[in-house]
Amino acid sequence: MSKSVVKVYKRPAGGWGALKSVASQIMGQGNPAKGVMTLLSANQPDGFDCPGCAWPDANHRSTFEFCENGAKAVAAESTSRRVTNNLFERFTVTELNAQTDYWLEDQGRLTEPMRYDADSDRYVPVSWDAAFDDIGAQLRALPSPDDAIFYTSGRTSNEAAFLYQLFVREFGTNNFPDCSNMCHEPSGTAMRESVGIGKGTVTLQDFEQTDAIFIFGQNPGTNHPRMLGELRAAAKRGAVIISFNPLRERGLEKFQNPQDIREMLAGEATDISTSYYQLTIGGDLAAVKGMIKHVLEQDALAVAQGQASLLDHAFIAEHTSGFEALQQDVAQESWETLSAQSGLSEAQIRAAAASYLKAERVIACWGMGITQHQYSVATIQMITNLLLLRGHIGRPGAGLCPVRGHSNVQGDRTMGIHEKPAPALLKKIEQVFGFAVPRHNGYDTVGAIEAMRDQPGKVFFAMGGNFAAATPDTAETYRALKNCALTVHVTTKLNRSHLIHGKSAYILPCLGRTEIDVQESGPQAVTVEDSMSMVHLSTGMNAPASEQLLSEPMIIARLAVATLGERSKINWLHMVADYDRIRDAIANVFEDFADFNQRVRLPGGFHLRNSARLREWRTATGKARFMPFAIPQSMTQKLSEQYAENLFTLATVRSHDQYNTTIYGMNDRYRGVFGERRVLFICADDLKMLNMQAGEWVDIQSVGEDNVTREAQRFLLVEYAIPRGCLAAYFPETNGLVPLGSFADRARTPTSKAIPVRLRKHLAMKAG
Ligand SMILES: Nc1nc2c(c(=O)[nH]1)N[C@H]1C(S)=C(S)[C@@H](COP(=O)(O)OP(=O)(O)OC[C@H]3O[C@@H](n4cnc5c(=O)[nH]c(N)nc54)[C@H](O)[C@@H]3O)O[C@H]1N2
Ligand SMILES: Nc1nc2c(c(=O)[nH]1)N[C@H]1C(S)=C(S)[C@@H](COP(=O)(O)OP(=O)(O)OC[C@H]3O[C@@H](n4cnc5c(=O)[nH]c(N)nc54)[C@H](O)[C@@H]3O)O[C@H]1N2
Ligand SMILES: [Mo]
Repeated sequence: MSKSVVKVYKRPAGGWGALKSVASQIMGQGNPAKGVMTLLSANQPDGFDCPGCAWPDANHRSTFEFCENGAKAVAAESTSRRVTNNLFERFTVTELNAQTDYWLEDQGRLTEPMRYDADSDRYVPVSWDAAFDDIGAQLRALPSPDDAIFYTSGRTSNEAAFLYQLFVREFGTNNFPDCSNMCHEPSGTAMRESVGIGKGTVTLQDFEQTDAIFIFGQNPGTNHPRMLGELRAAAKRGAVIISFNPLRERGLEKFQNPQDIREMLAGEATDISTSYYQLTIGGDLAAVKGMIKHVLEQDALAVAQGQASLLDHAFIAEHTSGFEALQQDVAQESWETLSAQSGLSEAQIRAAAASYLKAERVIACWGMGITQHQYSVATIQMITNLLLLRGHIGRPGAGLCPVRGHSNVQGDRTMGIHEKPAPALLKKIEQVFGFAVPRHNGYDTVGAIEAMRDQPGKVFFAMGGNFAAATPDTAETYRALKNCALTVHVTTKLNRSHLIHGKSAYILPCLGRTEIDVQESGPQAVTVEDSMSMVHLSTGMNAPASEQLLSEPMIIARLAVATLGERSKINWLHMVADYDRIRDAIANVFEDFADFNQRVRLPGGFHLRNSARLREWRTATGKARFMPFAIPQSMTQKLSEQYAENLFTLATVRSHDQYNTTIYGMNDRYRGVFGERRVLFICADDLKMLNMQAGEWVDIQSVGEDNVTREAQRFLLVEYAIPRGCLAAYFPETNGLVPLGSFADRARTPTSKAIPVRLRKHLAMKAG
């Protein structure tokens, strides 16, 4: 039976397979006509922003500015299925907990607020008034505001995020763990230090002008399908695309554009990557440092031969600091270490660097394959070093491009969702609103789990997301959540986090992005910021899934009134009656949002000023900083120990049929896996070494430094093109293997892409 799970996928990414998948998603959600109409409005000037990913849309140029996985996200939200009290009458919470994540999601949209009733172990309906009164009373009763924790997932609009941070800060805490903490946190940390701003410096226009795109640790065919459009256009123009990824990913190899009728009918496809480097997991730091070594060596050679320098010395002199320190650092690193650590040969690294040297304009993109590692901050700074050598920041066709995940995760940070807020922001909030804000830092995601686990009685409030499933060390996270006095989830659908609850618990159902949001002044629009700092409007067009749903801004406003009462300096209900008022408040706090309401109504919205793009360096040295980083000795040791002890490194990745913890289906088409999610990708040589075969079932044990045994059972071995010593499996099934204490230096992002593990044969349980 296991053999049929795996099929070799030879077709390009996109193509008819993508169209077929869109059609079946729409049909599967029960209302085809509505599904199609909804899709046609995604990413249109007067439509809604696709809740799929943060890749920008090219000024809404095509009627079909949606993609297969965007279609899944949209279809999932506009499903005709509903969760009513019926479901909760049929199942206790304990029984619901026995269901899969897929089943929970598949029940459809939540329709009314629910309260957990401990006597019957069921969720029961509750009125909005009663829910807000009780939550407000419990928040007020806490010994300190810091005993409450306010999580945010990145779908939350700018307006909701702004109100949320305002309420929470007036309440008195900076406890803002968010999905960024598990995602691009290291990008922000690294870039703020190196170039003075934690955001990408490119726009879509740069993709039209670039000569070379380097893609590190990203799988756009699945996670940012619209990016393949830009890559295809670049490839067709003759730009080179260089991919670094331990796994062979179909979307980085070949793409057939489902929106190009001619290409589809002719059966043509575009080659995406010019070169594909299958480095070892965690090998990017060494690979990029090796590229820098080659560049510096070639430059020295050229200069010695009386030729022009290969570096942009004018840029280095005027705009950077720390060049000599980087030179020394790189000179001290041996090719032997760089090659062993990256899993690439010296020749391969030199070849990649030669492509860099040939290009006039270079863009570097990266995703979770870079950020979810211990040395992620250093790796991103090494990528930045590489670009700085030839002045590839702040000119057309060149720059840094961290590719964000959630559709408004970047905007949420811009709006102040941050556990370590900048003092200037706090000061400004005080000035504009006239209340004193807490100055001390709050908990990030890892810190929040530790705090809830170690100190019973906290309140955990989530604006979206699925904290229980998305976080590391599942057992610890469950303990933490169950330790709470109160857990509250603002959500569209049922998920695991609602079932792993505190002593009391609420589910507060909200409008989704595709839905019409009517407030006192009429229908409202919200705004979002994409991965390239474009801010634009998003207007829902479907009737709400239920009459009882409230918008996220309204939920925050009513919670603020219920919690703060007379003591609040803000007229919450007035503000939320017309979202233009929220945007005016945003404009009062953030200079870059001046005339927000006017500018965001221009077609396509507006671009937020990016200082690094303008070569204005808001760093400690006032310059773009070269940041040296010696490959840690421990890393070199680890690798050799690893081979001696049959230790593998496991990366947890997304399948094609999931959106983070939301599982749409059981297939991973481009990797050739069908009908099964508990799979473990491994190479042929390692199978041989283990004396195991594809199709066998194994248990995965993680080997944490804390001596705690963490195990995930029953995974099907699938032979895959992946380097020796490296494994991959899907998240969230493997989150229990990530030790809570294993995170990125300085950014504290869980190391979900590098878990040391051992395998053993799964002993089948007896039937019955
Ligand atoms: N359809 C869909 N779209 C999504 C999402 C989704 O789940 N589904 N999630 C959204 C979110 S929140 C995010 S953050 C993004 C995530 O988008 P991606 O960053 O593409 O996410 P992943 O699938 O986690 O991993 C990316 C790649 O990293 C590679 N990789 C693993 N380890 C290493 C390594 O050490 N080095 C290198 N170079 N590569 C490595 C994996 O093989 C994989 O191809 O997508 C967003 N868009
Ligand atoms: N092992 C491992 N763990 C990881 C990762 C990994 O690669 N490996 N990736 C990490 C990353 S990059 C991220 S971003 C996090 C994601 O962490 P989260 O953002 O917490 O998780 P999601 O699965 O995106 O959240 C899905 C839920 O959001 C709710 N939702 C959907 N739309 C809306 C809406 O419009 N409003 C509200 N209020 N709720 C809504 C639904 O209830 C849905 O179940 O996971 C992280 N965890
Ligand atoms: Mo993410």
